[in-house]
Amino acid sequence: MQVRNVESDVLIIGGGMAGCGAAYEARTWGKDLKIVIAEKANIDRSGAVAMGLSAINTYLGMRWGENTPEDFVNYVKGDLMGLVREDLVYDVARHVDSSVHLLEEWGLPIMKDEKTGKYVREGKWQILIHGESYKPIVAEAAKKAASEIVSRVMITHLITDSQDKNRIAGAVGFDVRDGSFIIFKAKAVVLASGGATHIFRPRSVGEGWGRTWYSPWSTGSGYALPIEAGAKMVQMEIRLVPTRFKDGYGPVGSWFLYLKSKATNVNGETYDTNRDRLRANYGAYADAKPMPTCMRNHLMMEEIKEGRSPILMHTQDALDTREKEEAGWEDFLDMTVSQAMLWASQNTDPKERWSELVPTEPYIMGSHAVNAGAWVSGPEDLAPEEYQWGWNRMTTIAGLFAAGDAAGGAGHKFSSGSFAEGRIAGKAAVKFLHDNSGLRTNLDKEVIEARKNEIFQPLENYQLGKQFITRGSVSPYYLYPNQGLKRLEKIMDEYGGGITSFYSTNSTGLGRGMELLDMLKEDLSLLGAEDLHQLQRAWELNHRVITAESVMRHTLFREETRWPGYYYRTDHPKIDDANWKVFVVSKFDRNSGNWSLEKVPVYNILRTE
Ligand code: SFD
Ligand code: AMP
Repeated sequence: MQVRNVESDVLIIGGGMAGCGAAYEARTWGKDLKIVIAEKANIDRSGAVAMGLSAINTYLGMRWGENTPEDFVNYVKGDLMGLVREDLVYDVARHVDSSVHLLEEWGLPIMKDEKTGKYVREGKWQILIHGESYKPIVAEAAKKAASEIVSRVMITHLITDSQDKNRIAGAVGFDVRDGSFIIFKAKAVVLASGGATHIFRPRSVGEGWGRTWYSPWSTGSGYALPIEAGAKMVQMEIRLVPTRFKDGYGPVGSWFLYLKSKATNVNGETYDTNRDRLRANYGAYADAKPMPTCMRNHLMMEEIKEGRSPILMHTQDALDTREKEEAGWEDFLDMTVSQAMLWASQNTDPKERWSELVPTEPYIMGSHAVNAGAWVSGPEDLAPEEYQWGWNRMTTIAGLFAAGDAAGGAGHKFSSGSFAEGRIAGKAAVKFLHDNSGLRTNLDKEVIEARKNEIFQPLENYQLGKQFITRGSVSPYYLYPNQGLKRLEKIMDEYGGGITSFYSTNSTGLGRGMELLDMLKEDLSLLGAEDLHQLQRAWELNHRVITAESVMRHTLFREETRWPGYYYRTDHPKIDDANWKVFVVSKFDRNSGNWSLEKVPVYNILRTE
């Protein structure tokens, strides 16, 4: 087997929005440093923005006096039912506009009002773009900044220093094209490997299997890598259930906010303004303005449960001009081509008739209207002592930084905020190196050798087990990644609050789900991969399972229903501010296999109201 060694000062894992931002900014501050990006795909079209986007969802418009960072903090806090790290949200807010200006300078077409010269707003925080080529534009800057980009490498494990187990020393993985084992040695690492889909069984099954709203290659590496290395995590219980156009998963933001399209229940009644229905269980949160995303979902779910579905998006009333019709189609053609294809293939003309809306399966993310991820240190001018232990966005492992979906506590970063947070983390990683100029990293040969054996084991399992195939893909000696994935999705769906149980779970269900997860974990050592592609799928499954376990443990720990419409603890159906207006922070110890969970205070540090 070929073994490759790649040394760097700063290693960036994942060349998506946050990773590209990190490379650009690390180069600005570290002119002579060796900056390496390790990317599972090809950064020109990798990550959630691969297909393009039609809006930048976080832009404050400070230069036109449209919003202030305080306004943004207030909004995000309200939307996430009070549980946000204000220091992190503020930090993104004060940097996001200038990041968007950079993207425009690099060629991203942002729609402008001809008279005022201002960006065309989709909503209070969102602006419209012609964004099919969003990702290649961002990638070009990262390519110029990076010393080296190692493409098609699946990072499987982080490696900590042999002399100091709580300091990062690099990562290992394999080339998914030629099968070589790659050892990355680094003095600082920025983790930007995205969110997690296919943790829960998706609504798309049968011929649509694999289709999800968020990218299917967001496989939980943003969470599993730091968890396994012993970093603390936060908000892993929150999951995003976005409202989407049925089956094509077309996003709704442009439709609601820009095109002013209305959704109704099957009887043509508006359902999403009925706050009276929220009061009994959710108290004062029922009057939150704007209504939090999860509560908008909740009202829709109630309609469905009570038999007043399908929920109808009345596109036919919104597309009343040629311009709006074009904007409606472009929205999907820029960002979710499958929705436009579905309309075409099902003879749906959105100008003529409504489309159905559904709440999707849950996703784990740190960048959308949720904020799961690594527990990171905050900016030194804002973060209270408890939120600060060194360099901005550094995890609880020294030298390991996180950004985008991988960094917890903030939320509503979206593409622009993830890019901006990547820049923040990249700059901080360079500062970490400057402040620790004598730093030496030490890799333990035995640890690396053990990882190598573990990584390639599924290939061997297949070679041995294939001789005993009973029929087709069924062997008593191994299971395929695909089979393991379906088992994971079923467990999480039925016990973790997925679509089958209508997003509900409770302590008994979670306990049973965790027992079944344990059995799945036992079987993971028997994964079989017939080629490198499947080996990648095997490691993606491993990462998804670690992520799922963290989700289950956090969900069990939080004894309340903090985000109705995302998930329900039926044994604790109310919001319980007295006991649970806190963060849940977890830590996994890989030596003992134990998880510890604790409550950490949520501080209101800005006078935002
Ligand atoms: O409306 C490894 N997003 C939207 N953001 C917006 O600003 N506007 C929109 O209109 C948005 N919409 C939207 C969005 C996403 C999608 C899929 C759709 C619609 C259909 C959200 C943003 O895209 C999202 O917030 C950011 O992209 C998050 O950035 P980041 O960097 O945290 O994640 P990434 O871009 O997916 O990049 C991750 C990278 O890591 C790689 N990777 N590499 C090596 N080893 C491993 N083990 C790895 N695992 C992953 C990935 O390949 C990738 O390059 S709307 O619907 O909300
Ligand atoms: P989406 O397309 O659903 O991902 O949403 C894009 C942006 O629009 C996000 O910032 C959402 O929070 C926001 N958004 C979507 N629908 C609504 C709505 N009905 N009311 C207010 N904001 C919304």
